[in-house]
Amino acid sequence: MRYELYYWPNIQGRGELVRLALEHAGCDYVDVARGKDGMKHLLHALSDPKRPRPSYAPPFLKVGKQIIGQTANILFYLGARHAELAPRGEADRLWVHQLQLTIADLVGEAHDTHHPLASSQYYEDQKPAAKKRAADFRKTRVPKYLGYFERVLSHNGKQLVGRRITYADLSLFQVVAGLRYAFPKAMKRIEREHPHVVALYERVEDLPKIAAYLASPRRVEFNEDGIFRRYPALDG
Ligand SMILES: N[C@@H](CCC(=O)N[C@@H](CS)C(=O)NCC(=O)O)C(=O)O
Repeated sequence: MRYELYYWPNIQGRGELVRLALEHAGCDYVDVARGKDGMKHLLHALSDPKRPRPSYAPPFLKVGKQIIGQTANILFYLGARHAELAPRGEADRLWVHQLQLTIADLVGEAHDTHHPLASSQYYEDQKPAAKKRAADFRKTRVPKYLGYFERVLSHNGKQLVGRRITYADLSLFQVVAGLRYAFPKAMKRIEREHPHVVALYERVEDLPKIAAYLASPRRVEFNEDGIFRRYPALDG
């Protein structure tokens, strides 16, 4: 069955965590909002009053008649269906899910560096607060999160869980890519303390299907509308 991914067409955002999983598992999928009348379909799916179980925000995935929202929930679903994405056992699946939820927390905090006061207002209207928030994010939060994943990796080996790559590894790759884009100076420093995380990043980057995807036009470029934004004032 062809999956339908609904996500904003011009940013990587949280949708990228789902795109990477779909690509790595070799799934047949369509990125709906990037196709013909895409935004119309996306906005309709979000606001259709006839839908009894609407998603609050993108990304969401349509599978036949079922619609699954929340990034970690989508990945949990895909992990159960594709052996390329998660182990079978319940304990391992919950552990992958737990790691994914921690990645979601990190992604949320990365977003809040440029929108510390209100998501509904422009970055330009909250610059002084953004500067303070980003300084703390770089100094304490990124090292704490990456230190946590470094610890998990140093226990398990080359990937976060079990003996094969999971969707949590793909998401950690994406987060490191985003942090490198948004905070190049800080990441140069921080990465030195996290060799396992860097090794995992390099391994994921070279996975055949991921490498092909990254080189394709399907991969949206990072930009200043997404979650990871390069504002030099916020780096250091
Ligand atoms: N917890 C949700 C967050 C979803 C979310 O915040 N989506 C963003 C784009 S990345 C959005 O469009 N938000 C609109 C809003 O919150 O009003 C998830 O992980 O999927």
